[in-house]
Amino acid sequence: MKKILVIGSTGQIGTELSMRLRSIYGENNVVCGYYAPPYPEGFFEAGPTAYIDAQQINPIADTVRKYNIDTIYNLAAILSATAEKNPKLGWEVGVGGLMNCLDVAREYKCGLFTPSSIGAFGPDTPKDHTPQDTIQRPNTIYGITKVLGELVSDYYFKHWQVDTRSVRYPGLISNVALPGGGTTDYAVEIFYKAVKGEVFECPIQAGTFMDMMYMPDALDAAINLMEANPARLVHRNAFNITAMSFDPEMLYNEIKKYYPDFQMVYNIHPLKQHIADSWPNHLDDTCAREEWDWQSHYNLESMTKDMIDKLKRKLL
Ligand code: NAD
Ligand code: AKB
Repeated sequence: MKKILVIGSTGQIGTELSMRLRSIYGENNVVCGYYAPPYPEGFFEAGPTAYIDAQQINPIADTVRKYNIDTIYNLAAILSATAEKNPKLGWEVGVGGLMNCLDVAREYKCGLFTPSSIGAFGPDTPKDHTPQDTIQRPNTIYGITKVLGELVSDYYFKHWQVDTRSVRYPGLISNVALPGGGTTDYAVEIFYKAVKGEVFECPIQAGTFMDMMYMPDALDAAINLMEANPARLVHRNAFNITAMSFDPEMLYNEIKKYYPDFQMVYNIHPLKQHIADSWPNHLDDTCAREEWDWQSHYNLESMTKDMIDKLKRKLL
């Protein structure tokens, strides 16, 4: 049975990934690293936990030793829009935290999953059918940390056989924990407003397409990649994956099928728009499909239906 440490386990992905990992590998075999509130309800009772600041190597190494950890999911990061306001912090958590995880993984022979992002691409990248291997010249600190993370993770694999694996996540849509300060957060926030019967102020212009994915598919991607046969992996850090691509109008029109009176007005957030404009419209995820059988299950229609069903139960 695997022994897993999730760093940054209380964020948008970590909250649900930890629950999923515990349901597969057993609650006592997944240690949830926490750093700052809010903590999910029942967090400290659900299984082992450890305070971990990814910027400090000792707590990571101590936890790995204490629990005989063999796999680390490193989710600590400062997301794109927030990192642009505090680039030094974005760098220290994104790069410093990853370097600590890599060194611990090397010493204790752990597998390491650290997500990359569509933010690893930039304005010079081909926007449509963005290839797996292409130009990566991002113009955000977040993107720079992601490109560096991909390269240094491949370096640790090639030089020291550290089993590093990663995906370039699109914007993730979910209904458990709120997103943590990214450019794609609007695609979650719009659902909360629709279900509560409030007007949504959209920070991203009509016509701005970005890749998106529903959380259940994102969890499958992380776990299936970490379970994949290493002999089949030509790439490692990081695989393009996607599930859908839409602009705010497409999402709004889909939600209006359930809430015909729902109103959206545009109040463009210049920073988020600038970042969104630099990201691809739609990735080509052929390599992930070929090398570890990646496939998504939710499209815009099925994701919207499920989001509304779940949020109605949560909010009303
Ligand atoms: P989030 O902001 O919701 O959660 C990040 C977590 O990291 C939080 O629990 C926070 O407390 C923790 N953290 C912050 N500083 C820390 C530190 N110094 N030490 C330890 N923990 C610290 O982010 P998320 O959406 O869950 O993203 C997880 C990973 O996935 C990140 O690498 C992110 O870049 C990547 N990603 C997310 C998305 C998305 O849409 N959510 C898309 C692409 C990539
Ligand atoms: C963000 O918008 O910063 C994240 C991401 C796509 O990496 N959601």
